[in-house]
Parts: sequence; structure tokens; C-alpha cells
Amino acid sequence: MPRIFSGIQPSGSVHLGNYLGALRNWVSEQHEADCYYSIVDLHAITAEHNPEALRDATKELATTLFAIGLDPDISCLFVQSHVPEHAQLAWIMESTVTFGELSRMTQFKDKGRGEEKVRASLFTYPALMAADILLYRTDKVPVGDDQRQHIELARDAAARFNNAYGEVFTVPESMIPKVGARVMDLQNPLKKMSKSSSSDAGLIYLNEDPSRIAKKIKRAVTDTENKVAYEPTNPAKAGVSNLLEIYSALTSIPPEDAADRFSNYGALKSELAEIVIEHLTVIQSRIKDISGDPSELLRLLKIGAAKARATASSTLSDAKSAIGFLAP
Ligand code: AQP
Repeated sequence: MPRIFSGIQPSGSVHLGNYLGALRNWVSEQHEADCYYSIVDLHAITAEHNPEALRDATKELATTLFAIGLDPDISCLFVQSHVPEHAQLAWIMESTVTFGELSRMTQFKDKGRGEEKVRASLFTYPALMAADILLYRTDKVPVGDDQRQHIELARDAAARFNNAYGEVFTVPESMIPKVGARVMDLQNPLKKMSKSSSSDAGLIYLNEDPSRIAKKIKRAVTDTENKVAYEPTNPAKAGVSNLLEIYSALTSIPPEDAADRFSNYGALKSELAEIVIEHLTVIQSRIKDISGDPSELLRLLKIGAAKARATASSTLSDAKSAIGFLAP
């Protein structure tokens, strides 16, 4: 069975972009592969954060991940800080990738832009992400399109390390969906939907009230042409193309065909709202059920961490030996 690893930051509530770009694949892959999924809290402290909110977001995220269908009997879900091997291999990865490579990461440029105090970890986190992936000798990494560059870096790091010190790591491949790989903000369709967005008007959360979802979709920015067309490379049609892409991701109807079904934006928006709400209502009811038993949630995360550590510690030990560290 191929090995899969992916992670998500507990930096806010899960939105439709996270779900369509990555999390849906996490669930569908569980029957096809040996899956390790992580709530990457080490990544969540690369930007200003509130400790209590981080703890709450970690539990909320675990709840959501089980609610969308992760099965603890077949997938390993764990909190990254419960597996100290991640931070240890990250140092080795920082000593494998270069300053130039990290400087070219567009996410660092985007997230650091305009910030007065940028944490050093925001610059080095792609090295931590490489460690996250390589620790599990991962074959495939299901992610959204925004993570493409980071996976490339992880691939380069694995190959470089193996060349220099011997075959320790598997060179991973990204797994990016054909539709829904980059869901855009409903208010600014030139920007990706993001948890850390300054306003939540352009985001749809998985646990959002149906009436708010309908309102947000109704108010989604489009253009004045009122011609439903899928033109993803045309900035003027970015809003309507984004709505069609969400529609397509949830119905499996290609976005070009979906466009032919609607004569105006109002009709597209009201049907899309219905589809999104129908889909999320099922998840929301599972979130309610799981929230009723917080001790069970912690128990499952503990089991996940123990399983993850067993795999991670073996890879770390091979990497330490290959790089020349004296065994204790
Ligand atoms: N807009 C998006 N469309 C498709 N996929 C997306 N992902 C994120 N945004 C979109 C994918 O979701 C997974 C988890 O992402 P993350 O939380 O670890 O980090 P991120 O990519 O930085 O996501 P956000 O929502 O933008 O969070 P913040 O604001 O905290 O940085 C990843 O696979 C990602 O590709």
C-alpha cells in the first residue's frame, strides 16, 4: 500500500477551500493507502497566536476531521507537537535546504508582506514541512495547489539528503485535485480563501450556519456582465469561475458544463447555496455528535500519536545515523 501524509494548521476554523482542496482527498484515500494525517500545531505558531485559542482550535479541528469521515480504525490522526520527532528532523532539514530556496517560497513572501515582526519560523517552516512529510517515508501528499512549491522543496531535500548520506527518505509526490485545488475568496476572487483572511465575508466555514452560507454566496463578488461562463484565466470572470468550480467540485459536473445550466448569476448562486448547505449539513450533524464526547477525542489522538511516533522515530534514527550523529 502506498503511504500518504498530509497536515492542516489549527489556525482557525476549516473552510470550504481546505475541504475541497485537500481534506476530501484525505478521506477518499484512507481505503487506498496507509494514511498519516496531522494537525500541525507547530506551524500554527509561525504567526502571532493566542495560546488558549490554539488549544481550542486543535480540538475543534480534530472534531471536524473525524466528522468529515476520517476513520480512526484505518487512518492515523495525530497532533504534531505530540510527536517530537517532527521538530528534530526539522533541524536536519534546515541543514539540508538552503537560505536561497527558503527565500523563494511565495507563501513566506505573501504571509510576511506588510508585517512588522515576522517570526523566524515563518521563514523556515517549509523545512519543518519537509520533515513532516519525509518522517513517514511518504509516497503521496494530498494538498491544495498553494502547497505545490513546498512539496517540490521536500522532494529536493529528500533527493539531496539521499545523495549525500545514503537512501533514507522516499521522494514524495503531491496529489492535487483537478477541481477545487484553489478555492478563491468570495469577496476577493483574485485571492485564495484563507483562514487568516482579515475578513470572513469571503469564507465559508464547514461549521457555518446555513442562512449565513446562503447570504455569503448570494453576496459573492462576480462582474456586471451577468454571463455565466467558466474562464479561470480571465481575471474579469474570476468570481463566477470560482463559483462554478465549487459547484463542479461538489457535483462532479465539469465547470464548463455547469456554466451552460444557468442563464444568470442569481440562478447559479441559489442552486450552489443549496448544494453547499446540503453537503455541509451532514458534516455539521456529525460535528455535534463527536463534540459530545471530548474524552474520546483525546483518547483517539493519543492512539494516533503513539502510532505516528513508532514510524517517525525509526526514520529519524536512520537519518541521524546517516548524517553522522553518534548513537547515544
Ligand atoms: N483556498 C484553498 N483552496 C484549496 N485548498 C486550500 N488549502 C488551503 N486553502 C485552500 C489546502 O488546505 C490544506 C490545509 O491548509 P493549512 O491550513 O495547513 O494551510 P494553508 O494552506 O495556509 O491554509 P489557509 O486556510 O490559508 O490557512 P492560513 O490562513 O492559516 O495560512 C492544505 O493542503 C492547503 O493546500
